[in-house]
Amino acid sequence: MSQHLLLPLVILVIGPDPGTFQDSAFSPSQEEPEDLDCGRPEPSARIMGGSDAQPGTWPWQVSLHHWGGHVCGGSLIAPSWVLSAAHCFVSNGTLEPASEWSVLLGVHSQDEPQDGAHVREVAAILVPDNYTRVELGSDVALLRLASPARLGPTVRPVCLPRASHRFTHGTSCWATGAGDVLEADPLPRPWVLQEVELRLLGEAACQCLYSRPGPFNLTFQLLPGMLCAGYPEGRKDTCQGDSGGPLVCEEGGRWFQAGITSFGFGCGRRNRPGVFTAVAPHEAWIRTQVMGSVPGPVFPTQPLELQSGPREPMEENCTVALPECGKAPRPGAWPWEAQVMVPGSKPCHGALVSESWVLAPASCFLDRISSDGPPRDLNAWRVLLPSRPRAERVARLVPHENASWDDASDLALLQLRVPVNLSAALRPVCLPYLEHYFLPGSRCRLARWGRGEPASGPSALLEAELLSGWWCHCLYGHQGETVPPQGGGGGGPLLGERREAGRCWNDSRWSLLCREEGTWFLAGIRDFSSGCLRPRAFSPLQTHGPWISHVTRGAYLEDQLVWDWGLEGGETEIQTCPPHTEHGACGLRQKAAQMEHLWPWLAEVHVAGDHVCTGILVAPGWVLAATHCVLRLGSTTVPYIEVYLGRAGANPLPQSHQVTSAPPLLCQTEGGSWVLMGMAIRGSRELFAAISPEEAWISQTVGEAHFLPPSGPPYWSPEGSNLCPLGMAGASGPPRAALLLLLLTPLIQG
Ligand code: 4AZ
Repeated sequence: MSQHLLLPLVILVIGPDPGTFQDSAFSPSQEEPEDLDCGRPEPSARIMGGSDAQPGTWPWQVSLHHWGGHVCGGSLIAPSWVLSAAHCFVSNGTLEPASEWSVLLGVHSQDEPQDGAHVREVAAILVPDNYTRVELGSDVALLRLASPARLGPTVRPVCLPRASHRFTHGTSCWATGAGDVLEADPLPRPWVLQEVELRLLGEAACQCLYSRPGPFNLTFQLLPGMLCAGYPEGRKDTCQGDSGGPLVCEEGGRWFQAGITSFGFGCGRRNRPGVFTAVAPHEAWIRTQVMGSVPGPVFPTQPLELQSGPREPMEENCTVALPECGKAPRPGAWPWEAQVMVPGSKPCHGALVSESWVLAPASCFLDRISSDGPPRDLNAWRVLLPSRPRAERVARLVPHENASWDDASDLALLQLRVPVNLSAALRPVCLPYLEHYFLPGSRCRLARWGRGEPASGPSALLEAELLSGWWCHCLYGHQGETVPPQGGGGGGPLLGERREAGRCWNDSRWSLLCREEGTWFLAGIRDFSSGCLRPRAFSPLQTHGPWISHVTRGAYLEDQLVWDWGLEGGETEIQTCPPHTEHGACGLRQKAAQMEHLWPWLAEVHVAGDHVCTGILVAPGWVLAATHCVLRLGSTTVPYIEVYLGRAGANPLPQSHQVTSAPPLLCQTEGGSWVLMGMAIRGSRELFAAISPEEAWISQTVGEAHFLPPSGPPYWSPEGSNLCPLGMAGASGPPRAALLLLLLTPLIQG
């Protein structure tokens, strides 16, 4: 079980404990005569990343119930005393009444009755006077039971260390509890006690890990009286609900409680080991509280040679773990690229997220998913992975429960029959935690996702830049809304990508990979509702981390690695979307009910306060107008220009304004979108200059303008009402439009 210490030990056999070798250096005569034996489980005999304990292995473990439900762990230290953590009982600075609590002893699984299991009421809860908050230390509590526990094979006390006791750094110890098995993922029924082996970390090593920015960009100062146990790479840890439970280390055949589970930043995260209250420094406080209680807790003396045992080697002081996921030899060579081969279908692209699991869109498999069990031909499914000579077989398909109706949850997990060995050529992509915020301006790439056709053109075109959350939010149908600051907001509801040439690839589907410090995260999956719109929108993956972790129990979630917000500041202020970037799409009108917004792209361009012409909103923030309307012939100065959006036709113009140009020419396509075909030529109400020759210039300037695919003329309705007369725009040829693009400042009035 735990690592044996290679020390010159005196071998003693203490009867009547049958069959146990007591390789103990602790002489019973050093204990007070009325004390019990401690720290010895019956022979034979979550914690995150742990496993089910065997009954009777940890007979001092208790479960503390508040109003009948498990809240914290604790350890039996004497028949009438339980040791736990102060933070379990103090809320808002007040100690909760003892009468609300009960102690379950000898419980291996909380679902079924076991021999020897029993409950005790709590007579008193004692907490050190100086306890205020977990991060400030002294997170220790004593519970006096209303009546003594019934000791037996499954109920026995643990040994306590004296103040002089030294636990060697690097020793393997064990933490136990019935807490969450992952962050926010409770231990499932039948709630079998979990055990996990954790290494004791020296203070310097632990402080070094906690000094690296981690979750929420927080660092933390370890205080005297705290100790750390776990691994730089994380994955094994205590978690919520384990608090108050014991961290025990075996020395000379007895188990000593080195720590009390106290807190940590998340559970099982890289460079964030669990923090425990060190028990040894509390010897005096414990002795004072239990004074006169017979039998009391046992503090066996540690042999002197162990007290001065080997200390932490210096070179171990600062070994931080680096991410194990998301490393690619070069962009485009993705070591997590997976292709799921289903007989009778095209390959479906997904991503390896752990040694055993592949994430892919559920829509690839929806025709195979039925409510009455796994797909019948699952046996014939295969997964192709980089650098693997043969295709992997699939053991299980787990679609997201909302997959069939919610595009943002179009996800399924496929479990491989045999886990793969990771290597530089085959490794999982990193997944973001819920609070991950991909910074606007992040460098991202699009990767194949699902059953799309391959992109035409070189893959360099698939580079993307994240748009700021608010801008993207505005683009996608939240015109005129106020967007709150997005500091901790998990990246906002949508991610955008703008530096991408090319049009709409029919049916091509993409996932969005974003890089932080050279590590690639799967940041988003294609949101189908965005169709061919630019910038593309992606559904963020953050919200799915808990589901993916829950199903896979081993997916590589990784903390945010980049925190540099730059000096933009825009993300920390409240922003208001421009009122009429209609649905982020071009040329679509609201339902007829909102007549005042019949032409939501029309802009009133007020020039130097005296005349008005009509502009066209071609992208959020960009209005196209005729040059002659804005610039006076012969004038070299740019006049003062104001642009009003969303009120075309709604308000009569003030008398003093003269209207200087005819409205632009719009035609409706078969799909229902309105397309700007021409701008009126100076002085004419019938002649229009065509827009299409200016497409490249507009595209380059604006970046986000939506041009329809070149093929297909505008739709020609048989009734002809409200549509363009044939052969005017587009066919009108020279003169070319003299166009001007106006960039709006964000201070647009609604
Ligand atoms: C808790 O909330 C808690 N990973 C306990 C232990 C840890 C984190 C949280 C350590 O009780």
